[in-house]
Amino acid sequence: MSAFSDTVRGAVSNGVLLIEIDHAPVNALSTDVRNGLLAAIMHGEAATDVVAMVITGAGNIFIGGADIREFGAPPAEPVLPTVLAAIENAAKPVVAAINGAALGGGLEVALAAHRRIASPAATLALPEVKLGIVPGAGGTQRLPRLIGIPAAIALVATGRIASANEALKLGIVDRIESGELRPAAAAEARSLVGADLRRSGACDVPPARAEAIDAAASKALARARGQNAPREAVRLVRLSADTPFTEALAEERKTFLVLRDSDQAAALRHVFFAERAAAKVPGLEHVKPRKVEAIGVVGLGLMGSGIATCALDAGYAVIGIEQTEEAAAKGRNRIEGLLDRALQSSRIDAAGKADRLRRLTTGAELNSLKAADLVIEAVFDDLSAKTELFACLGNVVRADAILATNTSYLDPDAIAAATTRPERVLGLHFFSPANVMRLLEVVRCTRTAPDVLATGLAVAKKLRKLPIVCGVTEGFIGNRIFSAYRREAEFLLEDGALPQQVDAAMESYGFAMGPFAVFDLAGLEIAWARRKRQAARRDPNARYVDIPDRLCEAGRLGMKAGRGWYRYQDGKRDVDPEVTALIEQGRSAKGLVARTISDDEIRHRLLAAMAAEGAALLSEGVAVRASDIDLVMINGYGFPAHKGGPMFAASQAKGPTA
Ligand code: T1G
Repeated sequence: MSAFSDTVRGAVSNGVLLIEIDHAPVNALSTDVRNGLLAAIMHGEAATDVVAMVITGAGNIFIGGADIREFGAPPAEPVLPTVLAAIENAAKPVVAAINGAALGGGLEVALAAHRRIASPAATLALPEVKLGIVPGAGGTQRLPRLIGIPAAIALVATGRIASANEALKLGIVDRIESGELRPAAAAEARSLVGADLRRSGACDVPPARAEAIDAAASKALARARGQNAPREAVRLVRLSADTPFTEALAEERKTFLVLRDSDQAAALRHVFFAERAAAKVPGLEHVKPRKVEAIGVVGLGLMGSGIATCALDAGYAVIGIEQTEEAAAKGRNRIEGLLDRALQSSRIDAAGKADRLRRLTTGAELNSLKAADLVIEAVFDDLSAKTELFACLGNVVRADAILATNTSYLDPDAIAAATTRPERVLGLHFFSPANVMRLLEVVRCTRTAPDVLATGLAVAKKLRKLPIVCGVTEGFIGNRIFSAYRREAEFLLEDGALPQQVDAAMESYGFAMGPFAVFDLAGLEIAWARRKRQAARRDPNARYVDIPDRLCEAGRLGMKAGRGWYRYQDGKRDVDPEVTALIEQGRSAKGLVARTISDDEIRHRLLAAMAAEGAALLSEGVAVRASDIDLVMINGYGFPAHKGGPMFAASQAKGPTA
C-alpha cells in the first residue's frame, strides 16, 4: 500500500484504488487524515490505472468524525468541505465501504461518495448536536437530499444513531454486505464506471408536507431545553427545501464555526472527554478484573428489579433473592413487567425477552447465591438489615465472590465490617429507575481490594452504565452535593425568595425541574427522616432552616401526598399560598426580614454551593477528579449538560450567572 499521508494509504487492485484511513483509535478526521484523503482522491482521479475508488477505515470503525481534539484551534487546511467536494465531484466513481461507526464528519464523507455499502454492524449518525455544534461539512444538506427533511431532522437534531438496517430502510446506505466488504465495494465501484454518478448534493430534496416537517422538528426539539445546536440543526435542514446547495453549505459552515466556539460547545466537549476520563482510575491501570457471569440480586423491590433487569439486558445470569417465595414471585413479576415494557417499545424482541427470562432464577433460598460471582443487595436502606444480610452472605457465597451494596446514604464500611472479608465489598449505587439511569457510583470502601474495584468498573461498563468511582462519605458524590444544593435553596427561602422563584431561575438556567419541584417529586419524608436522625449531632452554630420540618409536620410530604412545596391536582403543579405563609412564619419566628433576591443571585448561590461541596469532595479525596463530579450531577441530578456541570461552570464563571 502506498502512503498518501501518515494515516491514509491506498492500493490499486484491478483498477480500483482502495483508500484506507488508519488513525487509531477511531479514525478521526485529523488534518493529516484530511490531507491524505484529498491526496488519495486526486491521485485516483489522475492515475491511468485507476477507474474507481473505495474509501474505508482500518479496524472496526469507518470514521469517528472530525478530530474533536483539534476544535481548540482554527480549522487547518484542507478543511473537510474541500475534501468532500473533491470526492463528490470526482469524475471516477467513489464508493464508501462503511465497515463500522460512521459518525459526524465520517458520515459526511460517506454522504459525499457516489454509493454507500455498509457492513451489518455499521452504525451511522450525525451526533454533532451532542457536542453543541451542527454538522460542518454538508450533513444538513446532503442527508435530506437522500432521505427527506423529516427523517433528516429526526437524526441531525437529536444525534441519534441509526443501525445499518435502519440506514438501509431510510436510504442512507444503498446496500448491506454481510460477506467480505472491501471486495464487494470494489466490485460495486467497478460497476459504476461509465455510469451517471449519483451526487447527493445535486439530488433534489424529496417533497414533504409542511406538517410532517413541523412534527419532526417539534419532536426533535422537545428535549433540547436551552440548547442552541438542535434548533440550528433544524433550521439548516429546513433550508435544504428551498436554498441552492452551495449557498446552504456556506450557511451551514458559518453556523458550525460560530457554534464550535460557543460556551455550550465548550461545555459539551468537556462532558465528552470527561466520560472518557472517568473510566481511567489511578492505580487500576494494570489490575485485572475478576470474571463475572452470574449476578445475585438480593431484594427485588423497585431498585432490585431494575438492577436485575439491566443485568439480564447485559447478558448475565441473574439469581434474584427475596425473604419469602411470595415476595420473590412478586419480584419476578416486576422484572417481567420491565421486560414487557421494553418489548412494547421494541427495545427487545420476543426472543430477547425469552432469553432473558431463561437466565433469571428467583426464590427465597439464600444458598442459591453460591453460584454468583457478584451479589448486589438492594434491600431497605436500614443499617441493621444490611449488616445482618452481609453477615449471612459472607457465609454463603464463594470465597472469591464479590459483595456489593446499593445503599444511598449508609456507611458501606460499616456494612463491609459485617463480613469476614471486607476487602471483597464495594458500593454499587444505582439510580432509579436502575434499568434506565446511566449513572452508577462505584464506591471504593476503605478495605476494597483493587481487583474488586476493577471488577465493579468492568461490570458497570458491561451494564452500559457510566461508572464514577468515589470514596466513602455520607451520600457519596451525588447526594452530598444535592444536600448542599438543598441547604442553599432553603437558605434562599429564609432570605426572601419563594420556591417558585428559585425553581424558575434554575429552569431558565437549563434544569428540567427546579430544586423544590424535585424535592416534591422525590418525597420530603426521606430528607425529613435524615434531618431527624442528624438532629442530635447537628452543630448548634450551623445555620439550620426549619421551614421544611414545618411542611412535613403539616403532612405536606410532596407530590405523592398531593402537596409539598406546591400543591398538585390532576398532575398539575400549583403555587400554594399556605406554603408562602409557612415560609413567612418561619422567617418572622427568627426575626428575619425578607429582601428582594434576583434570579442571578439565586443561580449564583446554588451553583457556588454545589461547586464548593465538589471542591470539598476533591480535597477529601472522595472524588478522583472534578469532571467526575460534573458527570454525576449531569447524569443523576438533571444538571444541564450544555453547562458542563457545577465544577466546569464554576471554572467558567465570570460573575452573576446568565
Ligand atoms: N475526535 C478525537 N478523539 C476521539 C473522537 C473524535 N471524534 N472520538 C473518540 N475519540 C477518542 C476518545 O476521547 C478516546 O480517547 C478514544 O478515542 C476512544 O474513544 C465536521 C465537526 C467512535 C463510538 O461525536 O462516539 O464530526 O480516552 O472510549 O467506546 O461535521 O468514541 O482513549 O484518550 O469513546 O470504542 C462527531 C465521538 C465529531 C463521535 C468509539 N463524532 N466518538 O467509542 O471509544 S464532530 C462524534 C464516539 C464532527 C463534522 C463535525 C466514540 C466512538 P482516550 P471511546 P469507544
